[in-house]
Amino acid sequence: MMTGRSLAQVAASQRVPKSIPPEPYRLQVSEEVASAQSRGVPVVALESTLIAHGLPWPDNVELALEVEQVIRTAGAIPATVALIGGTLCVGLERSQIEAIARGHFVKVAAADLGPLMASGGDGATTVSATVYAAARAGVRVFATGGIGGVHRGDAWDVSSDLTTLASEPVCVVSAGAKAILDLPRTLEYLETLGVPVIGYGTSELPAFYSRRSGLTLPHRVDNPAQAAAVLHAHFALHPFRGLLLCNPIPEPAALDDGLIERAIASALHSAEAAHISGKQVTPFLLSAIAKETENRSILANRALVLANAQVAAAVAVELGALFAEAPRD
Ligand code: PSU
Ligand code: MN
Repeated sequence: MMTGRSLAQVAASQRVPKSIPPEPYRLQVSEEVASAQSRGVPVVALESTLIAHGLPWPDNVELALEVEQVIRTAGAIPATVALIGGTLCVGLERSQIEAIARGHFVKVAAADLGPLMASGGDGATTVSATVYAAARAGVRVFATGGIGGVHRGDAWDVSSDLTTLASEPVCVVSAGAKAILDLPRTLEYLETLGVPVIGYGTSELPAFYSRRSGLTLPHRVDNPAQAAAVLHAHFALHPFRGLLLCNPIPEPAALDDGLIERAIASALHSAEAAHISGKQVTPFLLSAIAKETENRSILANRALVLANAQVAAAVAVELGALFAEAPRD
């Protein structure tokens, strides 16, 4: 069941220190999520582009539901985000998740929210749109697979995931940035934006399908309590800025570096030949890589998303405990 809490009510209960759009541009927090928040139970946000455009049916719906279960088992409440009939929903019903997985939801970044709300459209939210929604709803921790970044070859194709993280107070837990990207430039860009990038049990930026990239990270934590302490300090210092917590793919699920590099090279080649551009680039590359690797990339993607959900929930639990000890505002 969804409640009709207005943005103003949500912001008042969460004391979100930001301006909020006026009615009728609504953010709807599900009853379960709102109830968890009012009881101090931690909440973890989840995106829906990963479901609609990142994985094929039925892997996508299975994973989306499994991720929610992992978060519940770890003591937090999942809040999958999507735009449904022009309303930005935080916390979805199973039937809504299934509808997203079956397709027809366009990919919606933060900048697309206004036009789609105005037309009452449906949309699957990317990391940027999900970070935006989470911030408005007062959710501080968000789990995904890999964030967007600076594309290889076209250094002007920069995902708005990066710029949105620079202006919203949310911690995204990801397996680094997708290996299809230019990882050194992505890291540089995050540094420019002032978004801290923190390794979880690693001192290296993980490369999505593999644990290593050779790129050293400036900060490292080794358990959920340490991560929560970093978030707590960061949000106190930078109330309008996010961070990226990088959790490497579990060792047994990692793909061989040679295999994945060959698959990426071939996928990039096909994308160029087919003149793929804009929003289509990432979904095209992911599905081309799945073909190239005989679906091994899908298994890897599943494993890393589940692992990130686990870490995000554990961090949200610890962060909740810190906020309960010393309320921030
Ligand atoms: N991570 C995945 N699969 C995905 C994505 C992330 O494991 O499909 C999606 C996210 O929604 C991310 C988006 O925000 O890809 C980035 O798209 P673009 O490069 O067009 O900004
Ligand atoms: Mn792009």
